[in-house]
Amino acid sequence: MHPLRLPSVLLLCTSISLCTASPCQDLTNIRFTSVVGRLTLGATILAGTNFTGHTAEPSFNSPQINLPASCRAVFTVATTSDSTANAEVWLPENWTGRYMSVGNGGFAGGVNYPDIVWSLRKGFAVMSTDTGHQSSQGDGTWLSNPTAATDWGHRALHLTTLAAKEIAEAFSRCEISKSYYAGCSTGGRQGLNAVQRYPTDFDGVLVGSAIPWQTHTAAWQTYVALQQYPSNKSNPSYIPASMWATIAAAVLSQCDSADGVEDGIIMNPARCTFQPEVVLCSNNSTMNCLHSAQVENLKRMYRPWLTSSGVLINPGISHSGEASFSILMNQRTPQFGPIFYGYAVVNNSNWDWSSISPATVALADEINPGGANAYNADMRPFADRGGKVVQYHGYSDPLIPTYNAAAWYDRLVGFFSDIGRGGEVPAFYRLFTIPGMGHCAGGPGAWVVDGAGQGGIVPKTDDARHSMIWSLVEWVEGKAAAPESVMGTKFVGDTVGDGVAFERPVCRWPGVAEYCGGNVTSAGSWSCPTVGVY
Ligand SMILES: [Ca+2]
Repeated sequence: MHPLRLPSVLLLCTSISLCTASPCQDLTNIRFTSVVGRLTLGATILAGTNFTGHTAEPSFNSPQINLPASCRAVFTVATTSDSTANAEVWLPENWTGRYMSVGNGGFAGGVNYPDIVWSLRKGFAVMSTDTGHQSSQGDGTWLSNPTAATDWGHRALHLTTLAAKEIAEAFSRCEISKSYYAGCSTGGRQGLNAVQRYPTDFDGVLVGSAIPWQTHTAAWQTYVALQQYPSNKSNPSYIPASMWATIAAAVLSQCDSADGVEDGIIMNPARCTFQPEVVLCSNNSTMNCLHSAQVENLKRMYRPWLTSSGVLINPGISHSGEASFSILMNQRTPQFGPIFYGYAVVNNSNWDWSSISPATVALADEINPGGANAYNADMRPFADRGGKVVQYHGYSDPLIPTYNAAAWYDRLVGFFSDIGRGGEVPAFYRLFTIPGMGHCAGGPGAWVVDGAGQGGIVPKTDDARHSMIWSLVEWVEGKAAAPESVMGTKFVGDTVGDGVAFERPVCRWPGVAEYCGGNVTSAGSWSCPTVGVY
């Protein structure tokens, strides 16, 4: 067999019928021109068949059923002279000409099959990489290797994207029409880093529940739980996991109805002035209540963390995610932040978490492990070539404070304002906050918005009005104006087959949907305020 070579003139995929797919198995003959790499498997996926992955991250291995006809291409690229990243690109038989890379989550090293299939079903040629290592999302021990950290930080995604684009075009014998990215959590950070470092990789980037300020938010995750570590269980300030439901109920009772509807959703947590003293133990009650040291510990979680001179280290957490606070606060081994600091910053697996301080954060900023921070607001190279970003964040996120998204957006607007271009930001960048959504998915709100990391649950209607990704696509491709809102969906019991419980608009930051009267489950009873040029 002859090596597959790209024809000198590729057809632009304006019509599927113009593109004639190569045999999938022939892809192993491809010779990459943009990277050093090797394609090891081209496997035809027959329509209606199933697939289960075998990665180190269990959530990536959920069974994918009733797949569309496609080609699964497995490949490896060299990220340095002695390191590699593994990846797969799945190519639908009925290709729309659109390409997408999807991201990872936490420290996960593995191909993200659920997000591949989410995108594949929409007609994208879609790629995911293990970012150069094999691990579950909670395992960051490999971060002590700077090469592995850089691959995870930004490099592996870039190089595998270049290779995947070559594969998509070789397979279809067509040019990619537009390139997209979608990811949540670490995946959101990866997307922002791609925009900042490799502004020509993507035309549209969907950023979910991101951690753009990696060094700071990881420090906050360590700091905020200091009184909650296993070694502190006997301290008077320790809040046991069993108390979060009580605290969540107290927050709801004070703030739920402020938006005009008592429905278990706090539409605007920024307006919630929760007084934790309502759950303070009295002489008569010592059960299901907090002592004063615990109340102080709780208050500290909501406050921004500042240096002694008042400089922001990281925003505090928003009200309304309390029922899920155990994810950070009551683990046998502290998660995420302490792992990042222990292995990537101080490189000492016996690091004493309680020593975290502004000085440790300054050290992390100086190192910027793996180049992971995606906090460079100079996005001009991306914006000036017509690139667009849609970012969203749950307003009940218990892991990455929602106000991190707001702080990042402020920084972006600040940079562009300083160079006299502040009004241009909404022309290429839109931020949305989703009331009652936790981290990437779940919660009492209308959280199904058709983003990455939503477990394959998609809106009933697969269109731009109900979908973050289609809003972005139509905006990028000039088929619709920049989105002002996207309709979120809540399914009964979060089960698609049980029907839609309600729909509610997700509005552009800093707006949230306002109740205008009528049936509260009807989308038409809610509207977004006008945000203007902000
Ligand atoms: Ca409410």
